[in-house]
Amino acid sequence: MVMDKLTAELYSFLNTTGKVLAVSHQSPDGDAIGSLLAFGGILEQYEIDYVLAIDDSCPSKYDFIPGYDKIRNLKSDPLTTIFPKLAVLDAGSISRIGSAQACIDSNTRILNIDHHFASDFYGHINIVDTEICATAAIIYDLCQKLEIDITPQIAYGLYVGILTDTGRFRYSNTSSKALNICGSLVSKGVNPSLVTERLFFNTSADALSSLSWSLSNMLLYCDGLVSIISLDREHFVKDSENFVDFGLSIEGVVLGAFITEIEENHYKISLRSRCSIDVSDIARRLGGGGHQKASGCTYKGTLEETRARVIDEFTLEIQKTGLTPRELLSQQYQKINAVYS
Ligand SMILES: [Mn+2]
Repeated sequence: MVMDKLTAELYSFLNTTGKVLAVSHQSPDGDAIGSLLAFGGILEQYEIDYVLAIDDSCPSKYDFIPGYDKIRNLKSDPLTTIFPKLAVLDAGSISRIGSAQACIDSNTRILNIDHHFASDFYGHINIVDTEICATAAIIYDLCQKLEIDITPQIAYGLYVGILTDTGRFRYSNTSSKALNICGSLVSKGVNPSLVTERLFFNTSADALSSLSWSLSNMLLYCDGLVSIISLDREHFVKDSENFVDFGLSIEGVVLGAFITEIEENHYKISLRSRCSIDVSDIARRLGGGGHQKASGCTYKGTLEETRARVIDEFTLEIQKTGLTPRELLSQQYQKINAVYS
């Protein structure tokens, strides 16, 4: 086995004695869950004693991934013991692992495998690649270097991580490498049709009626460049985070907002861009934050006031670009960038 320095460090991490706690970030997405399960598959082949945990519940739509039941939810089943080794997958900062931080002390050796742009290198070993589409893709490379047998748990974990972090092969991080890895995972037995069905075409009836209610309240502004949808408390469902994408997917729309009622006269605003406009500037002005293409904040006022404020902010940003609607529109398909959460 020929190994580069980082892989050699990982190899020694795997070969030294001591139980491993492997974790990923709170509010876990497909890459967090998939990478964790794939890493668990590696630990199994090294016959290491380990625990897989997340300080949160894992959405049940991922329950088809082999090994899903092995992930311990620290919210309902906390851990208080100190582990000699901690592996953190897909978390740009250690604070994102939540209560799992209680399981480390100054003697714990920390391994950090991640791809977040703002990764802060908190590990003793940091296998961080900010250019790569998903943490799962880093783990795939490590499996190759360590000559790991790609079991169904590893294959499905990695495939789910890459599929979800590329927005179903939609974002600009959808590289030939991402597709090649997924191709090889399919040849190892992953059923791509099953994965897509389970993750994206298995919505609850409640979520779909909630979506339908919010879309029926959709309004278009700024010559059709802006769409705003909203949801009140009565029609709220937990899986509504992706509703904003439906407003943004309309032909000609480059900026989208999704306004959700938290309590009376208090709203959560999700902002999305598929042009050069940086919506994190708007979110920050309103006391929130986020990324260039996806950000969020809250606002106190009536729905009408909240909506008016969003329209004002969008209008201002459109004017600041000095571009015509046609010019903004031409950016639409070049700017669908990945957002790592
Ligand atoms: Mn990720």
